[in-house]
Amino acid sequence: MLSPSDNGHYYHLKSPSLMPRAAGFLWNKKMMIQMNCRGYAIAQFMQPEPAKYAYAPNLEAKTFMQPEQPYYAHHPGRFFYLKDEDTGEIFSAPYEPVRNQKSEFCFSPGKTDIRWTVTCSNLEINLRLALPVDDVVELWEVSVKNLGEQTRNISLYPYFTPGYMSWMNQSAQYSPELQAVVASCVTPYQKYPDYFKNQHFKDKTYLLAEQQPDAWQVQREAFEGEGGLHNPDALQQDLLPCDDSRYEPPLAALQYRLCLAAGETQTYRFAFGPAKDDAEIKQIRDRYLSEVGFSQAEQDYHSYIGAGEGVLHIDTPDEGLNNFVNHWLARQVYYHGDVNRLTTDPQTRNYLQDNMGMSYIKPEVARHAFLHALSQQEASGAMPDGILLHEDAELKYINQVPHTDHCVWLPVCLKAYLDETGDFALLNETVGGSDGKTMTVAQRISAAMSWLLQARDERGLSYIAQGDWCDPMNMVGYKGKGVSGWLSVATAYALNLWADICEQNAIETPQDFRAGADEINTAVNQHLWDGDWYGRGITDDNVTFGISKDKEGRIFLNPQSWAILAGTCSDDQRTKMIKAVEEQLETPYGVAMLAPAFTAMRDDVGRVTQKHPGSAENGSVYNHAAIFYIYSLYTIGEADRAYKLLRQMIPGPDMQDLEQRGQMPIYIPNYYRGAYYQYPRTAGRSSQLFNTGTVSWVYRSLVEGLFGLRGDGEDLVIEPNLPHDWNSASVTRIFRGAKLQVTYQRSDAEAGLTVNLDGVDLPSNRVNGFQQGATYQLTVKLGR
Ligand code: CEZ
Repeated sequence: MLSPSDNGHYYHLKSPSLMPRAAGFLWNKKMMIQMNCRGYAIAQFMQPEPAKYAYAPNLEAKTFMQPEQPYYAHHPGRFFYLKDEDTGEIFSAPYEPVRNQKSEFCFSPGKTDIRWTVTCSNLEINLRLALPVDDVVELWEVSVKNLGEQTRNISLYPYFTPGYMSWMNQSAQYSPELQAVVASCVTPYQKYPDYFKNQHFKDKTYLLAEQQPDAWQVQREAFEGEGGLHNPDALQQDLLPCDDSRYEPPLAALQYRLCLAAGETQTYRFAFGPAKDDAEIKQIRDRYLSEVGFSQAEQDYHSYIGAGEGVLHIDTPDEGLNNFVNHWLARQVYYHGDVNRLTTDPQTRNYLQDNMGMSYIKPEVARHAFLHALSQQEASGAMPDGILLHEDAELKYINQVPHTDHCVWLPVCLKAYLDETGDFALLNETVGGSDGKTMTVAQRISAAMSWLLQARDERGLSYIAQGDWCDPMNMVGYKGKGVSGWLSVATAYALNLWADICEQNAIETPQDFRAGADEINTAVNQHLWDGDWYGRGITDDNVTFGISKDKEGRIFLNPQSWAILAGTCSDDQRTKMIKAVEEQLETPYGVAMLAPAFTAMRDDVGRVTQKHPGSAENGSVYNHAAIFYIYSLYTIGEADRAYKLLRQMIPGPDMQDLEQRGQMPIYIPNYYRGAYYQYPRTAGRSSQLFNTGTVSWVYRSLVEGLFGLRGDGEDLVIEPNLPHDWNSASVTRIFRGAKLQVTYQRSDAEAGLTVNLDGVDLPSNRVNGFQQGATYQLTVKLGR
């Protein structure tokens, strides 16, 4: 039912109903499409704000990408109806809207395209969706093969949905010159300055056809008639009526009549996307709409994705882990760093963490991003809530709500970059800022650390304002007093990291940051240690929460993970915390971010408590929080526990787990439903949202933690944390331009860790002096 292709390029799903929301995604710098197995799609492009070209059938709110998107009959989709002209039988590929259950089905999302093979009544349909590198357009190739012995008379109807484009003006018609359906609209607005702003908008949606169709239809309601989407009236006629749409819901449907001899195949190509005018549509036609055009686009896209391969290739006893890491993980990390989740104002913490991941994929992009982020630092040293990526960009949605954690991510993410690249020169780069000052990177980060130190109350704990890492924890501190336990320990961690970096690079700091971290750790132990774990915070009204006396939200994961990182806890405290997490937060689908999930609003905590119990930040297995914990476990050598929890992030390997999650193991979603004890029926279900800060940390955890191949100053430090039941593993690790072929061997005879480089035993687990372009053999021997 579910398996990777032999070369790992695709993952196959052989049923449209086993996990109906399963989807793959493709992107380029200008657009993204999430294509589900049954033919529904969510696509957006940048102009420069995210916009659509295939809309829902009713007015859609503009918002960020949502988890657990519901699909419904008229959801925007890409469908191909087929009709046997002799028998009248109809079906559709990939599956919607006809839902013919007799068809054989294979959905194959791949790294560079998405394919389906559907077989129904002796006809085989192959669909392929690809994107080019530089344009906003979907390239569709469809072939129909007659598997039978008889000649078949068929009609093929590509059916694409521009949707409800605009309440001001929408229409559609067929253009014989372009050989395309062109739907047009005016993006609705009311303030006259928007007229001038919107002039460059791509307000047309086209479906271009390589071959001239026999007929077309552009009125959606008429196409459907009384039969409905799954048996539309249009298919009862010999030919579509070649109509037009005048402020009627537009549609792009074409008809091809074909006569296929036994064994014969016919191939068609289409392009679907937005354009400003006919000239742009013509350009797309000229560039792509041919066999040569498609294959050139395919080659270019291969190189584009190939440039994001990352620095790790693994061969371990865990096949599922190998497949995910070798084929899908770097791709998801690359997506984040390449397009910043298709926003023009990424949240500062997301921007920095996504670029932390880019340190392993395209470090020059990460470098530029750190400089760019710092150029928007405020005069106080604070970092803004979002980083503007475009001159017209504005802070939107959640970025209009003040959060206090953004400075923390500077040293945290920079540390990964420096370890990976050894680019210490970055610290002395000068950055002019929107604050009018020119300072070095190091000075700016010190200013950010000083800001964090002063943003604390009389107890020494960090103010939360209207949120920290947890966006919807918006009412703990809105009156100006509430503090965050997580942010306090995260601040201590950031201060320690920054103090280390400064010390190693002989950089003077304006304050003793290490002393600051100690002071915070003392305050946290005094005010937030609850006996077995740390509380999450103290509200405006001085109520400590996330503690044993709370019925809901009794324990939160983040304060524990970051207390480990910050060195807040003693060994004894740490043991207690880990036990408490195991007992109260671990589930078969990963470790939950809080428990028990809130079932009612707590208005001194905020809207996080109003989210459905077990979804998102209200007690799901929120993978971003889970990976912080896993990363912290690796820093203390908790190899088996870390691996177990890490493995739970990837759906599978057994069928029951895959079915429960409802997602293919080709990306890590932002969450799996939690509330395992409250709502076991839904626990484990994937959010299907592939935007998540998780993946950069997964990459980092593999490099530094599991395989223990971390850069440190000039050195490579070898400190693996293989699970104890792995007897061997091997890894290819690209490190600062050199290729390291690393073999791990575990044996009872071994006492500790020994490292052998090209046949010579090393005196310690540190080594340097690798040459760019050279290959090295590292053998790492481990004891039991
Ligand atoms: O957004 C993420 C943020 O992008 O939520 C994380 C946060 O650390 C990330 O920076 C945890 O709160 O506003 C909301 O309620 C949304 O649920 C966002 O919090 C959430 C979205 O699911 C987008 O992924």
